[in-house]
This record gives sequence, C-alpha cells and structure tokens, in this order.
Amino acid sequence: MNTGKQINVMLGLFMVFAVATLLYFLWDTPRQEEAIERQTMTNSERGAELFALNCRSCHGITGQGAIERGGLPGAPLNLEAMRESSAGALGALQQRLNDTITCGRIGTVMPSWSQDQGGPLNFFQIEQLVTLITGSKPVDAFDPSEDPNAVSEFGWEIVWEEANHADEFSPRVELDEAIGVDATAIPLNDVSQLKHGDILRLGGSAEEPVYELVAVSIAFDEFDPSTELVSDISAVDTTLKLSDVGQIGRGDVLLLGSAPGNLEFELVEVEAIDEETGQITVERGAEETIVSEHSAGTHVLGRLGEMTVERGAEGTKAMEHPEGTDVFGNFVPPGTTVTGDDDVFVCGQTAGAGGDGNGDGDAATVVAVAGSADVSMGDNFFEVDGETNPTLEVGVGESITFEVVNNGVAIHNMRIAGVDNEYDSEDDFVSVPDFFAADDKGTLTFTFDEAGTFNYRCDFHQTEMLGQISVVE
Ligand code: HEC
Ligand SMILES: [Cu+2]
Repeated sequence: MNTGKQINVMLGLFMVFAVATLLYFLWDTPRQEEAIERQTMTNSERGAELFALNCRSCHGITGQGAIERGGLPGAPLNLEAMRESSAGALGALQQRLNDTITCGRIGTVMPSWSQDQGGPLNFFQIEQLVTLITGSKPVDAFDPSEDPNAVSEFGWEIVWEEANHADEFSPRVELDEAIGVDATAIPLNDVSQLKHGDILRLGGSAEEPVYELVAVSIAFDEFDPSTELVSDISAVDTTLKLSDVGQIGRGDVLLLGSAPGNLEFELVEVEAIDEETGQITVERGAEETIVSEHSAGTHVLGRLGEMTVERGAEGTKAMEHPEGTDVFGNFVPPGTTVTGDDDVFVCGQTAGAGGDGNGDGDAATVVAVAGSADVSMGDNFFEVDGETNPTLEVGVGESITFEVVNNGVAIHNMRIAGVDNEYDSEDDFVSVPDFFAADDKGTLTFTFDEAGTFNYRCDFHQTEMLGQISVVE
C-alpha cells in the first residue's frame, strides 16, 4: 500500500468514527430522558402500592379525601393543584408533602410514617409517595416531569387496581340483579363469606371511580318451639345442652343471650349435633364475638339467613347499580388517634393554631352579620371583615347568605354544623359548590331558628379553618 492510500483509509475511518459519535449523541439524549421518565413512572407505581395499603383508609381510594366521601379525614391529594410544573413551586410543595408524611401533622389524625419516627416507611418509600402525588421525583424538583399529570394519573389508577385486588372476595361476589336506590335486600351470587356488621363496597374502579358502601345486617330469630340452654355454661365449655336440637344443623351460627343489637350476645358455630342427648358441640365466640358465661334458660336464636343492608353507609350516597357490579369487603375505617395528643411532638412540629388561628389561644373576635357577608378562604383560614376565623354573630330566624370566595391555592369549603352541632349530619349547612378550587366563588345560605353557638369549619382543614356562629335573640 502506498502512503496516499493509507491516508485515504485513515481519513475514511475517521469520518466513520465522527459520524458514529454524532449519531450516538443524538440517539442517547432522548434515551436518557426516556429512562428518567420511566423511572418516575415506576416510582409513581410503587407509591401507589404503598398508598393503597397505608393511606386510603383516610385519604380515600381516589386520594381525594372528603371530596370522595364525607367523613374521610385525609386531605385531598389527587388534585391537579398538587402537580406543579414550575421548579420553584414544585420544590416547596414536595418539601411540605415530604415533611407531612415523615412527621405527620400535629393536632390531626395524620400519623408520622417515617421509620425515624416509629413509622413503617423508609426514605425511598416516602419519595415514591411524593412522586405519586406530584408527578415528579423529589430529587428532580429542579427538573419537573415533562407531564406530571400523566405520571400521577397513572399512579392513581394503580391505587384502584391494588385496592380492588386487596378487597375482592374469593370466590368473587357480584350483584345478581340490578338494584335501585331504595333496595335494602341486595341479591348476591354468594353470601357465604358475609357476616353481620360487615361493610361492603359496591362498585368502584379506575374507569368508574364512584362507589357506595352498605352495612350488612343478618337477621336472627326465635326458633319455634323456642330453644334455650338447659344448663349453665362457662366461657370454655364447647358442649351445650339445649331444650331442642331438632331445628339445628351442622354449620349453623347460633346466637346465645340477649337480642341482637345488644352487644352482649355471643355467636357460636355448630360443629356436631347429638340428637339423642340433645347436645351440640360448638366453636365459641364465632365471628369475633366475645365469649362469656351463660346461664340455664338463656335463649338460643338461629340465623334466618336473611340479609338486609343499610344503603349509603359511611358518608356515601345510595345509587343504582347494574347487574354484575363487583362487591368488595375489607373495609377499613379511618383511624382516630390524634398525632401529638400524647404530648410527643414528633419531628419538632408544633400544634396547629386552632382558636382564632393566630395561635395566642385568645377567644376569636366577634363579627356581627346581618343579611349577607363576604367570606374569604385563604391557606388555611377564613377571613371576614379582616378577622381570621371570627365568631360570626347572626340573629335567630334570619336568613343569612355568605358570599364565599377561595383566595388561596389549596382546596377549601365551608360547613356549618346544624342545630345538632354535629358535622356530617343531615342538618348541616354546606357551601355550594361542595369544594372550591383556587379563585372559585360560591354561597352558603342558612337560617337558625334557635339561639345558641354552632361550629363551622372547612372540611379539608378541620384543625386550622374553624370557628363559631353565635345565634342571638
Ligand atoms: C388516620 C388517617 C390518615 C392516614 C392513614 C393518612 N393520612 Fe395523610 N392526612 C390525614 C389528615 C387528617 C391530614 C391533614 C388534613 C389537615 O391539614 O387538616 C393529612 C394530610 C396529609 C398530607 C398533607 C397534604 C397537604 O396539602 O399539606 C399528605 C401529603 C398526606 N396526608 C399523605 C398521606 C400518606 C402518603 C399517607 C399514607 C402513607 C397518609 N397520608 C395516611 C389523615 C391520614
Ligand atoms: Cu380549607
């Protein structure tokens, strides 16, 4: 080979190398971005699994707290407002969410979750939860996801899948026929897995995120002729002598003692019957009832098997359901332990302000209202006439309208406990709409026909946004 040819070959090789490098660079940058986006999705998915397991009892399966159903104490987390795409705002938001999950929120039932604070979650798991809520990874707070909504929405769908998986019966239970809003007998393909007092969920999925909860009651009735214990039994006896065993079968659940509704009854499950001696062998304290002593003459009631339900239980609304609607069990009520009530203020947090909101513990300022008043909602306080969370004084029998506006960025609403002064009961006065996004306006109209002091609050910030209505003659 002569030198000219060698140079040509070298030049050729060099060109190939240069082009390859350029191509690799062009190809690698989007690939890296894709990898980051994929990782964010994975984190959101992990966060969703944790959420379904630990958080939905208070924040709901949709993650929307009281927007999902009245009585859920958790703040709404599945909101577009939680998916900031500007780096500065995202960093501050993620910090707040991270701190709250780590430490809990003093004065509310939000517990502390981090292992440092005695909770079950590690640092990475808390980041995964923050990714689910904000749609961006906390470490990337200065580089928000391309599409935070897509990341979060993907995660919230997985919460539904995980929740339904955890709550489904095996074998699967579904409605045999469509039911209307008034039906109290609900036709199911299988009732063998249900017991008295269960709370069932009818429907609910990522595609159709509404559901109804119903409370099951299963009737017990006197046998005919009536049956009773012939001799006393202690808490450990498993052989019972009855006045008549003719109406009893193996596997029956019997009720010993007072009438249902009275909590002092015990359920027993029949394992064997001896017709000759009139004795039955039972499993004591069936269905988690409390085992106790019973004396001769105690009535024995048999289960009729007829199942009725209370519709629209636990803050849900009764609605129509088509045939084939999935029925789920495993209802977990929200916890009630208030963080910081044991005077252990985790992570150095201090209690929410309460009272008039300025934390000095003084009584709230009184603002007299006749006819109507402008009520401003901020993050997180009410303001009327420049006063924070004031006591609003109104006249007996007077119709009052609050013109309510959300001047904050968080979601708010206003609810007045009615004459019974209990929240989430029929006589509450609630703002229209039920919840206000930033800048939303609405009204709350009410009349009290008797004098007294009644509480008001925001359902989403129950410990910070609260005050009283003083009704005077
Ligand atoms: C026992 C009920 C309960 C459970 C369980 C619970 N929370 Fe909460 N959570 C609350 C309450 C109550 C608040 C505070 C509402 C308020 O500020 O008034 C709250 C607030 C929050 C906030 C703050 C929202 C904001 O805008 O500042 C986040 C984030 C949060 N919870 C995440 C979680 C996560 C994640 C889990 C599961 C690991 C969880 N919570 C489990 C009750 C609960
Ligand atoms: Cu609020």
